[in-house]
Amino acid sequence: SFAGVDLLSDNISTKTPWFPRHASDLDNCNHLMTKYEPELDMNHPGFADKEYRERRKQIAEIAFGYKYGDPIPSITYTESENATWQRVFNTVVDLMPKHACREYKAAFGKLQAADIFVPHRIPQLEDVSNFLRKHTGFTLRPAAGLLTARDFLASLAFRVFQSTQYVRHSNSPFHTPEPDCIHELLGHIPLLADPSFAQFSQEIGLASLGASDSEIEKLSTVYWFTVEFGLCKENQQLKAYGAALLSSIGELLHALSDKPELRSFEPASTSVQPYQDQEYQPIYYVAESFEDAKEKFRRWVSTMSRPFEVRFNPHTERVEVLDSV
Ligand code: TIH
Ligand code: FE2
Repeated sequence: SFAGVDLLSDNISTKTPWFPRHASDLDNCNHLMTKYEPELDMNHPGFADKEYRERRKQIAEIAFGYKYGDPIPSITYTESENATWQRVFNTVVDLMPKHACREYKAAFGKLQAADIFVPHRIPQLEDVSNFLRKHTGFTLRPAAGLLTARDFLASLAFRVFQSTQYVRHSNSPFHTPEPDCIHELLGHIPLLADPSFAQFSQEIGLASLGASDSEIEKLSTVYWFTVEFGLCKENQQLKAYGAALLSSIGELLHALSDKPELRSFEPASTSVQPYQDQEYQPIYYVAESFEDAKEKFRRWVSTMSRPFEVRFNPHTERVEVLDSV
């Protein structure tokens, strides 16, 4: 019964880590990793650039002040930031016809038709969020930087994508080791507008709620090798669907060259493959299709240890917890 479900949800074993139950709880899911901060990382292209660091701080304030339900404040991007966007945008437009999967190309076209993707200016997250809402129900929240895997994955359960709003340093337009809004926009946004892919993303998020630390590690590794760096097949040809490939021309060309090792996507083995996040990947995983990746993912998730199931209720934006025994 419903009462029974509620009772269970209040009494989940104290060993279960806290997790958000309502989209507004994501106000508490904004813990940052300290990796790659231009303030702290000497190798960051912005480390020696005081003006860049100031700009990053200014934009981070928006994310720190953001609360559920707020419109996402717009940013007046500088000429130089828009120029960096334009350089990356133009190369994506050139390479996409040959190398991107068809779902990406279709959604990219819709973003252009809606005048959101244009060469000369960086799209505003609020406009992008409204676009996604109409296509798949995904929305965006501003994030100050790289979040912990637990917080980031939890938001996906609510069809919320936490997006950075700052721009990569102008010295490194074609590859950066940290997410920035060019990566979010050109990498992630088109596929979040695709229904099948949006569902896959949400399922990774749902599987993460209340998971143990080691399961979070596995889920974020699956996320890494699919949503970020995934390749798929299309009429016997290899195409990119991973966001970090589609936003980084450098890595896209590397992934499709004969240098890296390619393996079939199998969640059980993919989820324990160590990866590094400073340089191009030495290994990529190839999915037969989004549907196939989802099928395999579901089968694998059902072997995880969590003693309850969750489902998202889109009417209330609430996650309901169900006893699975
Ligand atoms: N390497 C990506 C880029 O240059 O666009 C950014 C990253 C996203 C996730 C990991 S690295
Ligand atoms: Fe990303």
